[in-house]
Amino acid sequence: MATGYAYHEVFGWHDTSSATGLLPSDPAAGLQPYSHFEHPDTKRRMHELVVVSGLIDHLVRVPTREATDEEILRVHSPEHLERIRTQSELPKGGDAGDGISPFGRGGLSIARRAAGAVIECVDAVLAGTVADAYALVRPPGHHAVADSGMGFCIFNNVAIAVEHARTVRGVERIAVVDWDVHHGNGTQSMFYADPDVLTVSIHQDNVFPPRSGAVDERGEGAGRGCAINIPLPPGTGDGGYLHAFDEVIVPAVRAFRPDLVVVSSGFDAGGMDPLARQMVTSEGFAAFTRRVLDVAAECCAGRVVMAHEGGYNPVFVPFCGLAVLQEMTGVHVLDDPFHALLSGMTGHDLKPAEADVVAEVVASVARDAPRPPVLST
Ligand code: 9RB
Ligand code: ZN
Repeated sequence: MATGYAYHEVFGWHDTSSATGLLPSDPAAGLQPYSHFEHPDTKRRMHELVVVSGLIDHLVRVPTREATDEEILRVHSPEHLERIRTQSELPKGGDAGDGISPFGRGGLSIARRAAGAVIECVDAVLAGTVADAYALVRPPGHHAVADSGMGFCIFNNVAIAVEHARTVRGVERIAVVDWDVHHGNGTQSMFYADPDVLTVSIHQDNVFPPRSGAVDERGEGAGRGCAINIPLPPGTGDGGYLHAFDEVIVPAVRAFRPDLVVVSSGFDAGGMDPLARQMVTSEGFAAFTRRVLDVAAECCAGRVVMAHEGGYNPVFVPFCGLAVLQEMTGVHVLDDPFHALLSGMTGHDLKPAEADVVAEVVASVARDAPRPPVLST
């Protein structure tokens, strides 16, 4: 069965305005105006590579739509939605909440569509129209918390789609795997006490949000054990990441036995990203994909929905995204021309400091395992 793919041109119209990377421009401070890191090109170029490479012919387009108030309010406060609505009507738009997440006039409807695209991918997978699906969306979502946007995110696209799957489609258990290089704090916070949603975030230690995503953040109450964090040291490459997948992520998802797997797919752990210091190659991202697809095949008939998050190198991200989509479709159309350059560097093999972090997480999960499903007799 085919792989679904959702993208809409309006995602390129989400306007993060002029900035100096992630700081507001300020000539007096020497901050020469440039673009925001979260600018349209990276994702637009990924989409264009999907089309120009011909991979689009092997994907089933999933139409997007705007998420409704009701869908957004399952995870966000009415105050947050109202603030976004009000600012979206201003001539110059506003900010999602933390001062570094700007959006232009009309940004509400684009943010609604990003969440709606992930919802539609979930519905396509659950309906069996496609085996799995990838939503290439902007703005991203995984930092957004109930009452605020954060870290370039307005609404938590993945959390909204998870709640849709549960409340509307009756899906009981969902595993969220977040391989964006930043901690998936927003998604984690929304399901922190929920035993039916496993959140696993693998990220570079202490990048964003600051001091978030430590090994000891393991969920609370009935959800104790259902949050897992793997904060890897800077410089981690495919070896360290795949060790974490094999020792922690895959066993945890397998033990949890989800009915659906949702991936927060960022490419900012890539070896050429300006916002982090990891070394993952496009083959690494394909290998993450293979592992997620395989464990989902064991647990839930391969039902996987991926939602795009970060990734800020406009020339490299398209090849990482293509590698993931090639793995999903099983169709290889193009090699990554950057692969030789990146793989020629040292640092890809598992290093002792990385193995130590993974061992610490393994020990933590052994003490507090996610609750396995109650099997009906
Ligand atoms: C600033 C701070 C950030 C904010 C967001 C990201 C990446 C988000 C992403 C990275 C660094 C802090 C400007 C903290 O890609 N998520 O997936 N930095 N934010 N303090 N200041 C002044
Ligand atoms: Zn990120």
